[in-house]
Amino acid sequence: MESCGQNIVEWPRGRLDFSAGCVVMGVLNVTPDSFSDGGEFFDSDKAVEHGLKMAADGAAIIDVGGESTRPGSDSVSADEQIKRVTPVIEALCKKTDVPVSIDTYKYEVAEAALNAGAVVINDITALSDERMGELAAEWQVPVVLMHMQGTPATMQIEPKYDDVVGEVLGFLLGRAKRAERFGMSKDMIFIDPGIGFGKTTEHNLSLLRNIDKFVASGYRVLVGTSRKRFIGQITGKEKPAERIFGTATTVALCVAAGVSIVRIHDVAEMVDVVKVANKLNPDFPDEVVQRK
Ligand code: HH2
Repeated sequence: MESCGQNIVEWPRGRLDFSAGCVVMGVLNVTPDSFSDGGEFFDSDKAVEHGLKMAADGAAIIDVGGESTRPGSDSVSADEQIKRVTPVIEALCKKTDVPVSIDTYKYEVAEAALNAGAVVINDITALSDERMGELAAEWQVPVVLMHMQGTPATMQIEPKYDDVVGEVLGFLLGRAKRAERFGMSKDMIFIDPGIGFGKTTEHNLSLLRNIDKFVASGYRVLVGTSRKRFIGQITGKEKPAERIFGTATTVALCVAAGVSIVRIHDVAEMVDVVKVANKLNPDFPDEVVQRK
């Protein structure tokens, strides 16, 4: 199996350093209705302040989104998303060197965000709009390809798989090949099983138990478990902000399995978890690469 390459990934406008192991992507939702922090950072100044705090707390990427994709949510127009995210991205890029990613599946939003200074595209539909692949290749920026069954509006109604791990991994490998066909190198492609996106708690747990299979694919893996509902279901914690220890458990186990990026709301806390888990991981990062 092929390795996912060097421990430092560099591209014309950005750089990610995996030489210590896994890194943290901080979540910045410029939305009124996100599932765990909706409304908190809807104001641009508050959003920028929070982004800078996450950078100071050790985030290696800041993921800016202008649309909640929580279960049951409706889509937000490209114009509205652009209005929400571009001032925040512009301000962040002036004030920090930490790379900014844009969390959108809309081509127009991704393009506006790249023009505003974003240097990574996080596409929860994994290039379903093929123009996203062209855009990423043209701008030479990394992409996150996430799996989702259905759409945010309907995905949690009755998610069904015969073999959740095989189907999700198969889908992602197909989309990674699509990205490569646009001329993207393997290093610039991150795959993500899409925890909570058209999955029951049992599906999420199966994916996390088998996350090493995604790592073994040779693509770098990103996982987003932060504060999600399945953690609330297991722990009985109703409020997303109280799911921090449950999140920490998933983060430590993902690091142990060789995941490269964890997508996180509680950055200061999870940076500590990641730092310790990285040190405890005898496999990471060199041998993970060698093992392949
Ligand atoms: N999860 C959310 C949003 N974007 N992107 C990737 N790549 N992976 C994820 O797991 C993922 C994601 C949902 O979390 P959040 O952004 O906090 O919530 P909301 O969609 O309600 O804004």
